[in-house]
Amino acid sequence: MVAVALVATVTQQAFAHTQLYNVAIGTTVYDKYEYIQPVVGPRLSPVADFTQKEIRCRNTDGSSLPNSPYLSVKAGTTFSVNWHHYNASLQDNMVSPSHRGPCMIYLGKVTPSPDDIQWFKIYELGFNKETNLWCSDVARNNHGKVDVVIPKDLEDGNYLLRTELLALHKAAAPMGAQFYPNCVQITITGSNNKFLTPPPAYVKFPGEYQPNGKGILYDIRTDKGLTYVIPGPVVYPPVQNPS
Ligand SMILES: [Cu+2]
Repeated sequence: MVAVALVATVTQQAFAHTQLYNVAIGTTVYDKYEYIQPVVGPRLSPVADFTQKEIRCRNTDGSSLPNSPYLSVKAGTTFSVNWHHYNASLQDNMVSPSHRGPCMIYLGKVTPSPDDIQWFKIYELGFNKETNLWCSDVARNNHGKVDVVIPKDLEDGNYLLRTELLALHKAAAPMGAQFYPNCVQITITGSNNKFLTPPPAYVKFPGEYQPNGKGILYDIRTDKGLTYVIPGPVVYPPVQNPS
């Protein structure tokens, strides 16, 4: 009994935390960390203080690195992000099942100082009452892969595509929410070069996430997802009604 319990614990710890491992456009899968900004400190660990600059890209400030390339992406295409642990094998688990919560993807046009980046959200998935699954469950069941459509209605240019997993298992205590952001450097081409009305709801990082914020200070054990509200602004573009 003791041996079995020990093995189970070790396995869980091995897959605690997560990172963005690579990205893909259609069948083109890029190398591990290619176009993804480096992380300061332990690569898999959550952001230590989500009210500080580390919340941007899990590094010091989200500055583009000298000589660090941008991946060209056509507006309107489907962009895939892959969360893994150590490798992309089927045995590798994206994140421990104990780490449940929403996923979010943001875009921010690159500015000379990353402090000035205006971020807007292009994807979110929280809790589904019918399936009883969080985004972390859905993504893990999909081997860590989440797809997002790069909007047609924006401006061409260099962007940071900010992926984020939020694990809520300790979020009932202030500053207990575990954010796992990563930034991909992309150049968007072929857009309509104008935003829809209403335009994106821009936010700043740090700033948007507060210790007592909605969906951040949250007791997942008692609420079980039922009244959960995903943090951050509304998604752009707004979901189109089927015609
Ligand atoms: Cu963790």
